[in-house]
Amino acid sequence: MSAVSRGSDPAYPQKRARSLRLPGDTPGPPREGTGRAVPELAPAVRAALDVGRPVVALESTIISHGLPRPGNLTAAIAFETQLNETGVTAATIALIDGVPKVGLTAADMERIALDESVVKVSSRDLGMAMAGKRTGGTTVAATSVLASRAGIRVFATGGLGGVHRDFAGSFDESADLTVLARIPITIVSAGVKSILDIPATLERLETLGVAVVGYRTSRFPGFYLTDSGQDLDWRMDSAQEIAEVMAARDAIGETSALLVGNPLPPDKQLDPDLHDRVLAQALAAAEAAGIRGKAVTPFLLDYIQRATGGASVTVNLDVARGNIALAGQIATAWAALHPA
Ligand code: PSU
Ligand code: MN
Repeated sequence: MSAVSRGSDPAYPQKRARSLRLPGDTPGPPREGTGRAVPELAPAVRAALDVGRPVVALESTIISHGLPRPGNLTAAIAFETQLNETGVTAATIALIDGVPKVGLTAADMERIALDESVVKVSSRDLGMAMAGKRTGGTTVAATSVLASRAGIRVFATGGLGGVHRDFAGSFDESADLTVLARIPITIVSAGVKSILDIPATLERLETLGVAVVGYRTSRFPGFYLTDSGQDLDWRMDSAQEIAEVMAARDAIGETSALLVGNPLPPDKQLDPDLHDRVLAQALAAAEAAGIRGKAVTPFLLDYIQRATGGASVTVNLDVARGNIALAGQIATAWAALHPA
């Protein structure tokens, strides 16, 4: 039997019905981002998506588990303000009492930033965290799933997860990579953090079919450092060019993500000698403490923050700000290509 005839085969009725309506859909005309009950969209986000104005998704694990309290709250608010001031609607994404929210209230934001019981939610955790009514910061993986389902096309983060350095012994590879293989979102990141195996991460991105371009560079950025030393095949010099790449990928039905590597200016990077020294100590400390699984990334970030006397936090904030600015420009260029 050919695949084509399956649609009318009574043995496959469920498959057919499922492609017509997804769980959580509400009846009515299918309008991107507005027709679904889950995730819950903040009014400003819904309004912007409805008329095709630019929207940028922001993750919340960087708030809950990446930056130290209480400065993380100030930073989270500043990230949103930075976008809103340029006419782009910010949509910080998180789980609040089990409800996946795209766009948070001030009270939600406070909980994510300050409540110590907030969990780290990756894509695979979403179902359990929702059913269990948990409050959680969403990783790049979980944020991408929710943003895309809401109809948001552009997402800014600090650094993406990736392949960990001891991969051969631990099999520790972030779900960020496999999720980006199946979610068509444009994500702006300063590469991946140097705590990872960067060449291996780039190989995996290639295997997984995730497109990678450098913004005004042909080198993959190194998060705390401007340059990871790894070459990229593609360089883009404007937000407009990136929006055109998104349109081209849509035209061929591409369903994977586009990763835009946006480096820090060299004068803002962490001192490379300090970086190398502290990183070696952090990796050794994680090993000695037997840190495993989802605790690895927060442990290393926290160690580096303390060992650099906060310098890594300043750099992390600069990274996030730069990525948010570029994501705002891309979302604006994208909206201009798609007038409502
Ligand atoms: N970038 C930061 N701080 C962070 C993270 C990224 O500057 O805390 C988070 C992101 O949410 C990313 C996650 O998705 O770390 C990766 O965690 P893991 O390696 O456990 O998948
Ligand atoms: Mn991991």
